Amino acid sequence: MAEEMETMFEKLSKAEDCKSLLKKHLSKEVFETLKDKKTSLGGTLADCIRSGVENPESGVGIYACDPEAYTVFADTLDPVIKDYHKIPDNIPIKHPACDLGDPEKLKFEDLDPEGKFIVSTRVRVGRSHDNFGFPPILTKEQREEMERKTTEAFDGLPEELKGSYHPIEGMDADTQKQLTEDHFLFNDHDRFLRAAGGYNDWPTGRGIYFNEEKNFLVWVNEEDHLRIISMQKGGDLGAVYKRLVTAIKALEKKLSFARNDRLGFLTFCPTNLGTTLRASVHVKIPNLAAQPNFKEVCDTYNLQARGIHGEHTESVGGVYDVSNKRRLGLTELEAVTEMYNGVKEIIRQEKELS
Ligand code: ADP
Ligand code: CIR
Repeated sequence: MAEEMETMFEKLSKAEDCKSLLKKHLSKEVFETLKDKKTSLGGTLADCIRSGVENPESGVGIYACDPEAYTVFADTLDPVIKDYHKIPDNIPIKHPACDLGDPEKLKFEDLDPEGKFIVSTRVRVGRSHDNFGFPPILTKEQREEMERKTTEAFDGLPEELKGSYHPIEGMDADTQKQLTEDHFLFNDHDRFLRAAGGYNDWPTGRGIYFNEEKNFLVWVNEEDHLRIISMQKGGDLGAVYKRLVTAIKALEKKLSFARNDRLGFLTFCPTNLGTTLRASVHVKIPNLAAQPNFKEVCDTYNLQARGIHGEHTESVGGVYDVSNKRRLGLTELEAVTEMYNGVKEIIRQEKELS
């Protein structure tokens, strides 16, 4: 064990091209203070950094082995969190109380009323059950127990969100393929998540819940214990967000989620802490994306661009997944508003270029 940890640290130190936040913020000194620590659930630093060590091309490189890791391994996780969420060094990490806004008073207009740019809009949040670990330290039985808890809570959803649960275990390959191509379902193809233990005992305990319209979905035991998702074609962010808020409020009544005042809702990956909210559009911006300063434009509006088949994939035909980058240190309403304003601007610039 101790030997595995030393070997991992050595590999990370020798990975010269590695630009991950883990490498940047896990000095020898910090490593020495953390290497023998354990969380109450038995999680270690090795459980947190396995993915970043195995994949030196990671952007972040560290996950939390369980909610308590954010306290026990704070000496390395805090600087990673500050760096990713752009919190200045001299300011302590803090997160406001949850504020989803009043869905009846939302001022989001359709981002693309003519339907020329936005293919679809999606907003998701992640949630973790209180008192359970995260993927690296979960057992098969715990995954099954969480699956049971989550699926029981679906009974409390209002009529418009009512649907059915589809476990991945036993799902036929064609259904799985179609749901994935339609951007509804997750798979076990992310090597970063794999190395972090994200696919241990796959597909046990994993599944997807969706309503008939497939505009409300819940992923069970993908990266996080729950991913609550609202999505539809076009650019009506108001409708998408309102549906998500209704779902969160209904599920909160049945389930107790891991949260702390400093970091907000606790998630497996430190990039998702706080609001855990990612509001995205699949948007056609071939001209803007071809500009050498595309990344800077995104940075200016705190946006992130991804390929359209999820993180670490490429754009297809000039369509990008553009979403809010910040999730921590601002409210849910502010995060979704940041994306709304940024995407408006991106579309304005694309129009100018075409
Ligand atoms: P997340 O971390 O939000 O779950 P990923 O980048 O892994 O994000 O994407 C998950 C899935 O959601 C992928 O299949 C992706 O294509 C789909 N997706 C993300 N945003 C949108 C969107 N605006 N419209 C349609 N599908 C989307
Ligand atoms: C990396 O470090 O690049 C991967 N571990 C992914 C980090 C960001 N996103 C995520 O999975 N939620």
